[in-house]
Amino acid sequence: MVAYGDGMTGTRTAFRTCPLCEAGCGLEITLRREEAAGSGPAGAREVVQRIRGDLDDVYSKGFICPKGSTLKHLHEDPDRLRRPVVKRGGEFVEVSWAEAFAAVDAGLRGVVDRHGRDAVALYLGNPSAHSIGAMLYTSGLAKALGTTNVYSASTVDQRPKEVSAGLMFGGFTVPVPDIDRTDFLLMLGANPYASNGSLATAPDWPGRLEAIIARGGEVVVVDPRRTRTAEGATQWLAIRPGTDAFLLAAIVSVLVDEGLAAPGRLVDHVAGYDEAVAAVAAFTPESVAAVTGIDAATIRDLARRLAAAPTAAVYGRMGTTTQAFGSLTSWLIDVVNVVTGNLDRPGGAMFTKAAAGQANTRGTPGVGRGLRINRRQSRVKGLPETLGELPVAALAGEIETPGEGQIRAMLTVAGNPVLSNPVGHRLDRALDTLEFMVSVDIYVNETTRHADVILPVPSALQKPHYDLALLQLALRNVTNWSEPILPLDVGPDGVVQPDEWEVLAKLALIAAGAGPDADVATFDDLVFDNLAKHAAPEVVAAVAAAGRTGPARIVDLMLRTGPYDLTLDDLLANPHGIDLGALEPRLPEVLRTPSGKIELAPPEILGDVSRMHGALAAATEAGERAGDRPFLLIGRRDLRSNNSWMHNVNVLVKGKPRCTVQVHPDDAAALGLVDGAPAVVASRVGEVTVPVELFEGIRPGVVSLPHGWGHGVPGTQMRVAAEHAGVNSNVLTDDEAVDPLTGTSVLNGIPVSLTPA
Ligand SMILES: Nc1nc2c(c(=O)[nH]1)N[C@H]1C(S)=C(S)[C@@H](COP(=O)(O)OP(=O)(O)OC[C@H]3O[C@@H](n4cnc5c(=O)[nH]c(N)nc54)[C@H](O)[C@@H]3O)O[C@H]1N2
Ligand SMILES: Nc1nc2c(c(=O)[nH]1)N[C@H]1C(S)=C(S)[C@@H](COP(=O)(O)OP(=O)(O)OC[C@H]3O[C@@H](n4cnc5c(=O)[nH]c(N)nc54)[C@H](O)[C@@H]3O)O[C@H]1N2
Ligand code: SF4
Ligand SMILES: [Mo]
Repeated sequence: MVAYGDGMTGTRTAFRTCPLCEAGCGLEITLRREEAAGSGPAGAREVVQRIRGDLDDVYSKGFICPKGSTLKHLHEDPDRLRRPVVKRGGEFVEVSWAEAFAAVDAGLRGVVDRHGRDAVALYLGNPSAHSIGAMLYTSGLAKALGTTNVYSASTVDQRPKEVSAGLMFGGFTVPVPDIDRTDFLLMLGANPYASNGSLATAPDWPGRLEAIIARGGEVVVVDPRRTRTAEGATQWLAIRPGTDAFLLAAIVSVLVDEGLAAPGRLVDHVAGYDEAVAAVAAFTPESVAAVTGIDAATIRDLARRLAAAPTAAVYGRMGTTTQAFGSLTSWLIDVVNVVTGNLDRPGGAMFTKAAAGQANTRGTPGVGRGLRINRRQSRVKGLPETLGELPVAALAGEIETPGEGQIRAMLTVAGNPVLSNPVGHRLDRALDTLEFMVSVDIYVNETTRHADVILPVPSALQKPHYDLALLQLALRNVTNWSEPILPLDVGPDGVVQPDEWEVLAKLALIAAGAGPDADVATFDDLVFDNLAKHAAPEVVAAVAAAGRTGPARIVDLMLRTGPYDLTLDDLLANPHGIDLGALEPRLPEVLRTPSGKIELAPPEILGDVSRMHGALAAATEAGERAGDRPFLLIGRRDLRSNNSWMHNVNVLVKGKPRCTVQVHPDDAAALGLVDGAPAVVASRVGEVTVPVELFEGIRPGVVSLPHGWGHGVPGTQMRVAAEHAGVNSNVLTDDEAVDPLTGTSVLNGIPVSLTPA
């Protein structure tokens, strides 16, 4: 920790990584000592004076977005829970930690005794991927619960990419676009100007994209909406939602047809090359022009430029995964990267080599177990298991549908499924019918209002941080540990609040039947020993000698057993992070497939290509716009928002309302819709009434509504968010519409109707 730099003003500066999105920016936080009446052991406490970008951060070099500095607001938000609450007579009341855990023990035990272990469901939300406590302890929690009902936000997000890449490369091995060195970036369904990048960890994506163009390269953005990212690109292709697989298949067919395929050294590392290209050969630019809305000449030209570029990378995100052909699209992105010879070379799509916790740096280099999916199915809808989880599209039905295995209790960790999952309104009602619900969360929001017990975790400034998952997807090899900056709260009973990992460890112990008084150290040891059994005894001894517990001990072990032989002490000595260099080629060592090859034609994925043929035929028959729901709904993200949970920060939500339905002026004119006036947007499963925003940058026939809104419902305690309520776009998301291989929900390309309200 950094000591007080200035005894005169009583301020000190500390550094940490921002945990709010995937960019992982370094923050410089100035703290001021304040005399506080009777609080804290020393009678003084520290408050955050200022947060700005850390100029010395090895990766972000001072970059920060408007959300970064709001860690102060989040920490100080009076609506943020600091003490556990339990529901009594319909109202939440603060209780001691001991009482809260006792209530959880009684509630969970009751449900398990009555209905068995599968009656308890676990849902893990997005911030759990940004929390070192959740990253390390929730899999043990899931095991302790012993339930098959494990869900996460991944099946409304990146699961198709994880699965396609897992089938191709084995394990969690997702290529990332080497944008700092590429000559040509083809980017589909991503808006890093708003999102700051995803599945490709890098601060200042906008600056990095501008640098591609500044050095004479090309950035091609494929998106039905002219986003800020599309505006900055050298070319924007306004594709029809859900049709990227056809575009990519046509690119492959041109590359092969015109003799432009040049896999080069990849040939030695690929199995199934011929099958893969043959599977999509029929999708010529001419045959897909109508369905994609991109003319054949443009597709041909794009394929040729891609092939001609000295280096090129194809990259896709939300718009490519949360759509009807999510797995196929994700696969085709890497097929194009292979066929053009750009996989695993500088300027192409590369593999990160992370300092800690990366499966593809462990075990035998170059071979492994690959990935198996669909090992079981959800009870009601028969949706496939992937990576040990069931799709959230199954969740509402699993709670609503009586019978053996019905969900009767729910444990949510860092999630707001009522606003983020399909049929949010049905889920909202279903949660109300549960016998018991526990939420590990910091707010009483649309989801947690249904809980019987809410267990709050410390604010980001009070927790250590290590981006275990996201650093495995970084565009440079970097590593950075953040110490807590502010102390944990002390309750009126003198009890120090538990850290997030301790809350989760306690829940695991309760789930395992050890009772509410069990010592979290026993679970911590279990998690640690589980990892330590693969490590050399002298390494384990060295970690033990450091005397740490919790995430710090585990990360120390992971670093020492990782590819750079680092220790946590090394990271503590480098609060601005350690740069381990640019990405380097990793084939074939990175692979973990049984064959030791890239499986370019996984049977699971090839089996789905027939669906593309069917869709093409149907689209040709139906024409572009037909039926009762002639519009296709897509989502959008805003730089000043973050899924559903940062709308209680006034500096972010103030200004003009963000929750509007964007409509092309021609469509609006035809329907009699006026800018600012309400419209009813209706899908097969629900409807919302929301103000219209005319936007000529959206493809006609497509409308856009952001997710994460719909606040201000009774029982929530988020005063600022309630004033900027908006509507829940996932009332429109159909739980029947999924990518079949992964069960991932179709969030982009939902058929809707639009009428003046
Ligand atoms: N229609 C539509 N739906 C979408 C999307 C879309 O693009 N369109 N995007 C999807 C995507 S990509 C995602 S990731 C999901 C997100 O879906 P969820 O993860 O279900 O929802 P979030 O809005 O991220 O909610 C995060 C919750 O965690 C709490 N929280 C914040 N910080 C912490 C913490 O440190 N610890 C704990 N324990 N809790 C914390 C917040 O109070 C909030 O309740 O939404 C998905 N839903
Ligand atoms: N400010 C902010 N940052 C965030 C978040 C946030 O909510 N706000 N959320 C974080 C999370 S959880 C995630 S997962 C990432 C997501 O990061 P991104 O994927 O970069 O973000 P999105 O804005 O969802 O971008 C998806 C784009 O796909 C387009 N699109 C929709 N349908 C299609 C289609 O069929 N084909 C194509 N080609 N494009 C389509 C949309 O118009 C949109 O521009 O962002 C993260 N960062
Ligand atoms: S881009 Fe913004 S929210 Fe994301 S890590 Fe950086 S400062 Fe935090
Ligand atoms: Mo996400």
